Amino acid sequence: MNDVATVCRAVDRVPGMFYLPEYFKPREYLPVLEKLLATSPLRHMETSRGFKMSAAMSNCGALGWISDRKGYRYETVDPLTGNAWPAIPEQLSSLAADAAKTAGYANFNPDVCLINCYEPGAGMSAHRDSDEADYDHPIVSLSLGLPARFFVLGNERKGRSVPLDLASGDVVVWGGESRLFYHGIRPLKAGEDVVFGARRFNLTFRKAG
Ligand code: MD3
Ligand code: FE
Repeated sequence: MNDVATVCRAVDRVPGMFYLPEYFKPREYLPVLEKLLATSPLRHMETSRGFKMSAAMSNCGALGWISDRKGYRYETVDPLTGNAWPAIPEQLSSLAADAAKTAGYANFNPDVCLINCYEPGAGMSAHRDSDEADYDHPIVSLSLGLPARFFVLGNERKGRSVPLDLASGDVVVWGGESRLFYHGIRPLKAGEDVVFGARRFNLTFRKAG
């Protein structure tokens, strides 16, 4: 287990969402991330409508989430390299499983880790994560680098949102009722993180297959 975490808070108005502030030491994960991105580099994926997403992405795990002109889906092969995605490193899978366990999900065994990289100005508009086979598995997200404002709606893509500021080292676990809630990331503010520079990484662990 890690020696930083002490708190796991249920988030008001978002049933099934748990916030674990300062759960891990971000600096320890920079070399891990660099090695992954040397194998399957970050790229700006295209939507089916032909727009480039503002966050750059890559994946590790048996499956990787991709978007292109044909739509969204999970694939075993990285279309950029033609090779399998790199495996989820043990440090990352154990961190994600520990966080899930702390939030009440024993035996979380993700087969996908989507890596999002935001530069200042980049964000993610409201969407729901619904490409996975079984919504009973939670989603675990790690934030590294610049802070971001995350927002959650409900089962509809409208209405009042709940804001949550995510800092480097924070973890969020989503399960239960909130698993299919609409959510997004406000455009990143300019800044410089001492470890990751002018970027925010988000690692999202899912069980997709
Ligand atoms: C909330 N990523 O990759 S954390 C995504 O910070 C994504 O990069 C954001 O949304 C980021 O799809 C937000 C991940 C997240 C994933 C699933 C959720 C947040 C969620 C499901 C329900 C509510
Ligand atoms: Fe999402």
